[in-house]
Amino acid sequence: MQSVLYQTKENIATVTISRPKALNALNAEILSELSDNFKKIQQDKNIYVVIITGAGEKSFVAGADISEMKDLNLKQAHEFGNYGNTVFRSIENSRAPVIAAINGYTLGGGLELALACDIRIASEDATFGLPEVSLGIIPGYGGTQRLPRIIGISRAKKMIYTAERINAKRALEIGLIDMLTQKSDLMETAMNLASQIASQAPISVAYAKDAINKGIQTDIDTACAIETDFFAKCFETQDQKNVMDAFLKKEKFVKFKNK
Ligand code: DAK
Repeated sequence: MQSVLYQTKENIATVTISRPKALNALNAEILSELSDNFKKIQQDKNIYVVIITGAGEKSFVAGADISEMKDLNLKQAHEFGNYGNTVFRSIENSRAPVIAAINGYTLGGGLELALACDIRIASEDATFGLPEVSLGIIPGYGGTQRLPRIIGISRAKKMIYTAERINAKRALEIGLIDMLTQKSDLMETAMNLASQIASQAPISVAYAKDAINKGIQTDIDTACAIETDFFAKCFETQDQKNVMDAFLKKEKFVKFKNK
């Protein structure tokens, strides 16, 4: 039985973490399957957008699997963290933007997974938290690094130091999520957003993602130079020529070719 399900519809892939009995807690098997899926996505030029979600009614992901972590020694904890961080970086660096469609418990490694995605949509029942300090550890899959970059340093410190849980409304207020939906509308909202992104020039979207991700980590002069490089590379694509040509000829533009 696979723990990560993979489906495609047109140019959109949906990756579903499916271990509902343990509230989709991330074990080694799930990390490995996530890694395989994102390798496959990176090689498949027909995938323009990815949605990650959790199976079942109760959770997106209720954290890293505590039973697998409990007896780690220093060396094993290093390996465990390195592997998870490598998998999450492959999600963050995926050419195709990744949307997290979040319901229910989104704790620890589950929130860290959502933070590695480009955009977060949550349903009203979602609960967020990094409870690691209440378990005698700290976030180990990028939580101490991505959360402050997304919601600001002191808000992230408050969430991490207190292990507090926040609801979806509060998550929207502080910019932890980007959209809030009713539970029944979650996947449709995610799919609509994915379709809207998938209808743009795929190479432009991928370059924009890379420019943002690389630029945000550096000083503004280097960042603008990074943007200029990606901007210039757009003029080597057929899609840019075709769509601008169609615009100037007042023709209806049909579809981007991803070339
Ligand atoms: N790990 C393993 N099993 C889990 C789990 C988890 N994180 N969360 C839930 N489960 C399992 C429960 O053990 C239970 O299994 P059975 O007893 O039925 O066999 C089943 O899922 C249903 O859970 P509950 O019976 O507890 O369900 P409730 O509705 O009563 O409560 C809950 C739901 C989400 C409030 C509760 O399950 C809960 O508090 N779960 C733990 C949440 C949590 O603390 N998650 C954060 C884990 S820490 C690192 C790398 C990564 C990380 C850290 C370090 N290194 C580099 C070393 C990441 C750390 C974390 O994510």
